[in-house]
Order: sequence, then structure tokens, then C-alpha cells
Amino acid sequence: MKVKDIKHPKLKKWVEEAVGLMAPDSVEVCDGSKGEYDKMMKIMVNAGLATSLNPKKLPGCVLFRSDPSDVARVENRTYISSEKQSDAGPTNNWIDPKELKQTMNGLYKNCMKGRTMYVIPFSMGPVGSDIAKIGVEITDSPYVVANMHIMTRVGKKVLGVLGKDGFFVPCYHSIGKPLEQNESDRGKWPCAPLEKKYISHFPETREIWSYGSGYGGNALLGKKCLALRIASVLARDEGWLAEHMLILKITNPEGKVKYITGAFPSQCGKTNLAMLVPKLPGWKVETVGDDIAWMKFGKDGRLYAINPEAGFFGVAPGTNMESNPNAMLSISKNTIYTNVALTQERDVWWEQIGYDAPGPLVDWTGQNWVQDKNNKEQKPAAHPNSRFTCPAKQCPVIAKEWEDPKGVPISAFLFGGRRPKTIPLVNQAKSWVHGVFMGSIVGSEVTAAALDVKAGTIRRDPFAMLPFCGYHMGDYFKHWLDIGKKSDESKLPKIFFVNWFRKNDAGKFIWPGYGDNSRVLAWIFDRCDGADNFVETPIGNLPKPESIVRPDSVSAEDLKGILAVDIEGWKKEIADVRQNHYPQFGDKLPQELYAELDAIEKRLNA
Ligand code: OXD
Ligand code: MN
Repeated sequence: MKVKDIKHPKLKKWVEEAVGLMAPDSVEVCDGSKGEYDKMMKIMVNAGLATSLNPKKLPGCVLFRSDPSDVARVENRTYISSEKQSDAGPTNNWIDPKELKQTMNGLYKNCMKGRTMYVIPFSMGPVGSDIAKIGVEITDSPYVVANMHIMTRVGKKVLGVLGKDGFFVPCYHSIGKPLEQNESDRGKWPCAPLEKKYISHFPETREIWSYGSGYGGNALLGKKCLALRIASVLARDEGWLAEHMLILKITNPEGKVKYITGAFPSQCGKTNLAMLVPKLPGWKVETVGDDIAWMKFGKDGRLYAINPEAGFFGVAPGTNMESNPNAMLSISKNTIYTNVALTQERDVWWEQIGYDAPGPLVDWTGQNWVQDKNNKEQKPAAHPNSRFTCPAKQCPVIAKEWEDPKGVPISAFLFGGRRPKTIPLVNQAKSWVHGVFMGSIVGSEVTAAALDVKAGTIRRDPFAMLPFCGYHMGDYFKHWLDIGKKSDESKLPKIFFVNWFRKNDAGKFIWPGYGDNSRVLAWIFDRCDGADNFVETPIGNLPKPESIVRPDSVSAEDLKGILAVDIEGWKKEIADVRQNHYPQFGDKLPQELYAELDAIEKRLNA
């Protein structure tokens, strides 16, 4: 399709302006077809940027290696460029929108020379769903086009829904590496240096401008940029929720179904929980989404969730047939691998894949790599943030209603993080406001010593949204409190704080996690039905220890320990929230949350 075929005058004008600014050699409007996807792959294999994998082992799969400077989301180059800095809040980077647009217009000038501009019309959510939103991304990266084909719904149908005057979020993307005449990428992942990368959001005008990175959330603009940062602003203005949450369907042995969403900071196992294989006999878990949930009220006063995405962009290392067999099966075909290691048989390998490297490998940097298990300092063969991109429909436990345009009615929200001490295995909020309090204090232990935070310290990541909220976090807490006032509390999801990551004094995990988390989900399920399976405590409703079916690997005493209230630990927690966490949000921290803090403290001291 060509630009002249676009029937939406505003979209057409926007594309024409971008063409004038970025000066690509040619322009193509994406139709979302299989032929288009195959063509992108061919272009990239021919340019030496992609390796086709062994069709007998991994049919339809390819491997990419990115530049070492372009391996993850770049939070320190990510901006919420609202008109007023106070609207972006203390936890977002901010530059005045006029200044930022001037800088970026300078970078965008002629940035697509020697390349093709692709115009990608995409829908976040099932095409035509009331909850879905449309975006249009222009990009000079065929890698982005192919990934967007998997992660979103792309093409003609989307333009059909957009009609002549439908709303869309305009998204500029360029890798920031124009080509001189006769220059080609020659197998080197194109991108701009770190100081020229910008991932910018303009909340008032609902625009996204990204420059210089071709990786993940920096470049696949439907995901974090649209579905979370811009959508959180739309949700605030329109009275719904755009959250960093998985969505799962759970069926009990009697065949009764509930839907649960859960917010956990990055790398806390959201994908594993969404695809969990229950260890509890008779229970079934199916997947609706693994990263993002959009929720709106139905006429019945309940919140209905859709997964705005169409694929999984998951972290490879640690994924194996034990931790997540359904993910392993999902990625056995038609998958894009980025920055994992390559075997001699053109198969993939990564750390904790479940078996040793089958001979010499090519690591994610393109160097030969031979596993040396005696060398604790050996650099990993796969980058720790290496990824797979695969269609959600390939997941063996994808729920049949995962694309239902109405969404699924949510019974419970989970919040959690990696907390070695204090936070119990599961704890139900006493009220909506108490649940919002729980979400607001979510934190996770910093494990990677490479970060400039001391390993072992707790980093707070409220609602797991700190890097993804498009406005002031204090206003975001208020939005959550307002949502609670829009419906009858009995119709709202019940809220739970969970923690699979408690450690004993020897530093070992007490709870086995993974499929055994079904034991906790079963308790939550029954709690939503009002079961008498809890005790009231100062911090919330905790399970009666006998109401959690104990795995053999956990002693009765250990189970009791992770279901008890650690009074001293909680006093420290409360003090930390009061002294270090809440004050950063200033006047915008809703008084209801301070009142909740006071009430818990009072109960702990009683
Ligand atoms: C992700 C993240 O990639 O949260 O989903 O970082
Ligand atoms: Mn995520």
C-alpha cells in the first residue's frame, strides 16, 4: 500500500510531513500480511542482521544480535514531556516539550536517508473492541515491523476501523542511522549512540517520538510507550485503568472460573505466573495476557480487562521446561529471538535453559563461546535481557476468550515483588483503599549488582508502574482511589499482596514458587467467594495456615512463618514508607493513603 491510498486526511498529512522531515528513499504502508512479514525477514537475512534458525528444530524462527549499546529499555533517556514539569512528577525525566521537539526535529532531519519508511497502522486490543486503541508507527526498521506484526494487530483492518477521522496515537520511530550512498548495514545492528537516544512522550497531544534505539520497549511503540505511558494518561482522563499486569484465567475442580490480574515489577515472573501449570490437582490456569491489562467498567459495575497485545516479548534466560513449559512450547516456531546464543546446529541456547551448552556456541556478541562451568566469572552466552517475540495464539494454554472484545471480568488484583523478609506469602487488603495502599508501596529486592543501587536493597516500584506511568505518580494513586468510588465495593476486584520470594536465614527461598503458586491462587479464589479461610491481622487478612495446601518441600513451621505478621519488620516497613517513600510525591500524595499508613501503624502498636 502507498501513502496515496490512506483515506484519513489527518493521518495522510502526518505521514507526508514525516516523509518531508526524515527523507526516506521510499515509503510503504504496512498491510500486516504474512507476505510482508516474510519480506522483512528476507531483507534482514540478506543484510546480515538476522540468522535463520534450523527449520527442523525451530521452524519459522530467526535470531538477531543487537548492538551492545542497545540491549534494553533506556529509562534514563525516557521522557514524559508534559507542558508542566509538575504533571510529569518527580519519578519521570522531563524536558520542556518545545525544547525536546526542537532537539528531536534536528535529529529526525534526513534520518531515514538510504532507508525505507514503513507506516504501521496497529491496534492495541482486538480490532474494533471498545477498549482497544489505534496507533500508527512510522519506522525505518524492518525488525520493528516484524516484531509489531507479532506484538500488535497490524494492517488494513485497522485502517478500516480508523475510517476518515478516527483517533490514533501518532508514533515516530527512527533507529537514527541514515545510510550514505552505497553504504549498507553489513551485519551491524544500526542504532544511534546512547546520548542521542530519546524515548519521548507528549501526554497532552498523545504523541510518541522515539529516536536512536531499535530494541524492545524503546522501539516497539505499542507496548510500554502507548499501552502504558500514553494509555495511563488516557485512562486517567476517561475513567479506566491501563496497568502493568498479567491476566490469568483460573478454573477450580468444580469447573468454576475466575479471572485475576497481577502487577509485579519487571523480572519478577509475570510471564511464568500467567502460564502456570498448577501443582494442585484439579485446578487449571490459562493465559489471557502476560504484561499489560486495560480495564473498563461494564454495565454491571465490574471491571473488564483486555490484553492490548497480541504476542509475548519475554526474557529468555531462566525460561525452561520446569519454570515455564508453556512458554517453551509457545516459542518453538515462528519466533524472533534477540541476543540469545546460537548452537552449531543453529538452535538457540541461554543460561538456565535446563541443560548444558551442547558444544561450542556463538554468544550474543557474535563471539565463539565454550561453556566453562568452573569459571564463575564467565560472561553469559545469552544477554541477561535477551528476548523472544512470539504470537500469543501459539501458547498451549491461551484462554479461548483472550481476544474477546468485551474483555474478561476481574475478581482479584495481585501486587507483589521480590521481598526476602517481612511481606507474607499472601495478604488480602481489608478494603479498596487498603489495597491501593498495598499497590503504592510495592517494592522489589535489587538482585543485579551491576546497577548503581546496592544489591539487597529494596527498590519501591508502586503498582510496578514507576517506569511506565505517563503522569505524576501521586495523581496516579488518586486515580486508583477514584476508580474505587465509581462502583460498589462488592463488585470491585479484591486486592491481594503476594510474595513468592521469602528467604530463610541461610538465604534460601522458602516457597518453591512456579506451579506451587497455584496453592496461593486457590486460596485467593476461595477468598473471592467469601470462604472462611482467613484470620484478621493488623496488616490485612492472612490465610489460616491449614487453608493453604502445603507442598511437601515446605515444613509446617516454615509455612506458618511466611503466613505470620512480622511486627518489627512491618514497623520498619511503615517507617520507611513514611520517611523515604511517600514524601517524594509531596502534596499530591492522597491523604487517604497517609490515613491508611497511620491506621496500620496504630494496629501494629496496639
Ligand atoms: C518488560 C518490562 O519488558 O517490564 O515487560 O521491562
Ligand atoms: Mn513488563
